[in-house]
Amino acid sequence: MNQAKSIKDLLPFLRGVRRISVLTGSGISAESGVPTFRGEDGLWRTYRAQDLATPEAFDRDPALVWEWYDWRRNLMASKEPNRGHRVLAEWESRFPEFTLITQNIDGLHQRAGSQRVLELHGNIWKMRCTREGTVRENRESPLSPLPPTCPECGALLRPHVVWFGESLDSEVIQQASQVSSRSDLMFVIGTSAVVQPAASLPLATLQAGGRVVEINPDPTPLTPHATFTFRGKAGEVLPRMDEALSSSGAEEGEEQ
Ligand code: BJW
Repeated sequence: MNQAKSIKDLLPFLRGVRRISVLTGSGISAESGVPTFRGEDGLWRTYRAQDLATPEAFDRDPALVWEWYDWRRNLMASKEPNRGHRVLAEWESRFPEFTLITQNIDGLHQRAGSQRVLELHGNIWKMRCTREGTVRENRESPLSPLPPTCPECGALLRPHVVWFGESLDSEVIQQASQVSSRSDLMFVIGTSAVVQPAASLPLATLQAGGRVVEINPDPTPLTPHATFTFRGKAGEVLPRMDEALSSSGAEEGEEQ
């Protein structure tokens, strides 16, 4: 591990970098007031994943699972993107080859202005027909009736998210894997890096010779492998990095 002493130490590595990717997790939305999963106040401290975030749980009790998602939709509806989300949205135009990969389902990256987002675990504002597989956007909050049914065929709708034991959308994970192994540098922000296959994406970057920069207040299983680690909150570290980049002109095209 090559622990950065300061953001200034990172700047030489950003100079001339062509392909940048970012993998985010729930930690980037924590400062917006959206709970994480595994932290002190994380959702999995209060709820059991196997009761709420598996296809078996949904088959057993769709109303219960929908109540939980409706509660989370209500909570997320009142939240705003934070400075971390906004910096990443700006980086999309700062770096010509920039890809944002997120495990988050809250849509806050898009609301901050990010346009190209690979959503690995789906989106809470979308629903999918359990019979026909059609996906529709729905921002109604609270939802009524619960559980919702398909307006076309009457079958049960389910949240368009990826539960444990389910495969990720093949096109999305294929694109994310390709981007990861082609990245010169990947930022890994606000994820405990334990859920597969997302947790393997930074390893693909490293295996292909790229660098990995982790931003997280706490260590993760990725930390020993990361090229640089910044211990801190995304909403504080990212604006500082952005400021340093602006004053150094380190973005691609200005300095090779
Ligand atoms: C801050 C901060 C601040 C705080 N700033 N940072 C190989 C080995 C072992 C197991 C498996 C394997 N392959 C597949 C599996 C099974 C499973 C898995 O990985 N299990 C592990 C837990 C062991 N994976 C799957 O089932 C996946 N499917 C799959 O691989 O299909 C094929 C297959 C199936 C079965 C067997 C083998 C192959 C699907 C995973 C779906 C995950 N779904 C969820 C729910 C989504 C919908 C919803 O939200 O309701 O996705 S679970 C939950 O975890 C959610 C998240 O996206 C995901 C990751 O969590 P995240 O974002 O990292 O959050 P936290 O809370 O863990 O971490 C927050 C971090 O932020 C912390 O580090 C904090 O320190 C930090 N932080 N404040 C910056 N201000």
